[in-house]
Amino acid sequence: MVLPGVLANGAAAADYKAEYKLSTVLGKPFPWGIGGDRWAELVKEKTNGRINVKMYPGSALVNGDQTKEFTALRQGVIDMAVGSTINWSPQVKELNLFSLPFLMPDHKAMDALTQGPVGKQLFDLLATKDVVPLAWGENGFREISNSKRAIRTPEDLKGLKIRVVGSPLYLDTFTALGANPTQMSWADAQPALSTGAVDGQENPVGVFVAGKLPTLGQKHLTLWGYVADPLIFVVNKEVWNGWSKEDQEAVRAAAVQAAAEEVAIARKGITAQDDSLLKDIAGQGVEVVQLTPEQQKAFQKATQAVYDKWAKTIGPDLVKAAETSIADR
Ligand code: X2X
Repeated sequence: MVLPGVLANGAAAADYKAEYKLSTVLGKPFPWGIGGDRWAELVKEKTNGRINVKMYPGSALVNGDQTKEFTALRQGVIDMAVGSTINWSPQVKELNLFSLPFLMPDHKAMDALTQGPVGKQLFDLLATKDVVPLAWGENGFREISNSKRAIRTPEDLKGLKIRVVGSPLYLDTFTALGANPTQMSWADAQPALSTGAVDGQENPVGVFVAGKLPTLGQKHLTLWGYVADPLIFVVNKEVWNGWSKEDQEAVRAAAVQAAAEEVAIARKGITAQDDSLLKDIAGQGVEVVQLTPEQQKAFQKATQAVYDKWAKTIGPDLVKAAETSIADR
């Protein structure tokens, strides 16, 4: 018997698929799509073409319904994915961790989680759910925008219709802030913003720019850094087990490299040292508000009960470990 793992010279097994389907929500030119595309390119390169990956952006493999991505991945409808923790959190409740309001104050805090014991614990958990997690990427800190007015206090959010992603935690957060949240996919969000069916949304600055949200009437952007979503590079376990050891390691190395490059792209232009993206937005007539620490505190206070409620769902020990990693960063 010849096991796939011991094929001579890593030659492609006869049962390798002609194409492996890689799911993402956002395609190029979003950092997320650039990262997915880069992973596919590096896999081809590092396996000498034995593994051929095609990216399907726009959550196309789940008809645009991004919160079904993880289920489809487990079922093998999707072979590989670069997915947001938000979109998988309806199935993996622990991934709501990153959506706890004001848990992570900065990029270093995010790194302390994804690159530390918390990240390892979450990868171990995912490994029990029919997927092989390989690397952490980043969508980013999600900033709030709307078409009506500048947001500086929770009061300013009162009554605004805000599109949120499909984790119920977000409904709780925006309800606590007095807004009127409504769940919809990214595919539905853009038309809803352009017709005014919703007033606002929250997404990383890089998504705000690449998605051309200023042209959809989003003229007020507040940098409040309330949550950030990492991305996870994964392969369906059965697909993974069908590859030779050599090819598995090539796919892993490709994911690690593509993820590191993607994180750097996702953080470009939104820091104190390089605020080029923020300048670009202001140049498009968008009013950009950066909250002071005191202003931010008011939002944190208003959402503390949501944090406490969801910490129980996520698991108090995991949340405690996250808080410790962040404090020690
Ligand atoms: O739908 C969103 O807001 C997006 C693109 O950021 C995610 O998929 C989480």
